[in-house]
Amino acid sequence: MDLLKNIADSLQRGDDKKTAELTSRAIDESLSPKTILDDGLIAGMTVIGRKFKAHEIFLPDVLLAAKAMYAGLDLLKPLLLKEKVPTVGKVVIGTVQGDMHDIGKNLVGIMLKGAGFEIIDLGHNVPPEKFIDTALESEASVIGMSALLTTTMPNMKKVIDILKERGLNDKIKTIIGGAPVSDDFAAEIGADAYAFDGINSIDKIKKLLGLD
Ligand code: B1M
Repeated sequence: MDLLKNIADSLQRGDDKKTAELTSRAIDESLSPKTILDDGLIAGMTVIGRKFKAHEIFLPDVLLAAKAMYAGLDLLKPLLLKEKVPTVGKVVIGTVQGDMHDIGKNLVGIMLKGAGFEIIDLGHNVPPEKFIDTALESEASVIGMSALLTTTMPNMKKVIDILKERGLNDKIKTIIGGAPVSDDFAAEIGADAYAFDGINSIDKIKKLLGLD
């Protein structure tokens, strides 16, 4: 569909105003928020990732694309949250230490909130102890970690190792996600679950908490 392609194109140009305008038009035309997200914004960001890897574009271009992504996301957020149901559990989420990528983590947070979870979002570059201390203070039963860099993936293991050292791994479950992360990596570091996107996170966390 042209409108979705135009959203993806405007995001790639880093045009935040146009991305917001087109996202708004797509909402007015009753396209589903998930379609606008997946086939417009995320589709555009996927091309950005490919071009950045191939050195066809550079960091400032990626920063502008991220700004445009947020311009669209801000408009979709209330719609993604619309079907809020009563709180089903508390989850502490964050992007691990050394990693500034927060778009995916924020999306996962929005989806979990929409599914009725209470979310404590620690932001990005979160030190291992901070995840654990916050989960204990807030009596959260799940820690959700995001990593987009292969170099920061080991920081997920640090959180899990500390939980084990402190005998907390039965009480506080862990779920990990992010582009370089996989089911195999989750098994390797002893995470309780891996999720590939927000919807999958809902299913996996419900399973971890015995709510499905
Ligand atoms: Co950077 N970056 N970046 N970047 N960036 C990647 C990740 C990269 C793959 C690009 C590339 O080379 N193709 C590459 C990593 C290579 C590697 O590690 N092997 C890379 C690099 C190298 C870097 C820098 C080192 C560049 C530099 O400085 N030279 C630098 C690192 C800074 C740092 O973190 N210390 C850097 C910086 C940046 C920006 C700041 C410019 C910007 C981030 C802005 C922001 O987040 N506020 C940025 C961006 C935008 C990207 C790409 C292009 C897009 C990431 C994104 O937002 N995708 C990315 C390329 C790519 O991923 N293809 C890239 C959209 C988002 C919706 O998807 O985050 O995958 P994603 O989240 C998904 C799932 O993964 C999952 O659900 C989400 C929704 O579907 N998910 C979870 C995510 N977290 C989850 C947690 C869960 C469950 C599911 O449980 C809790």
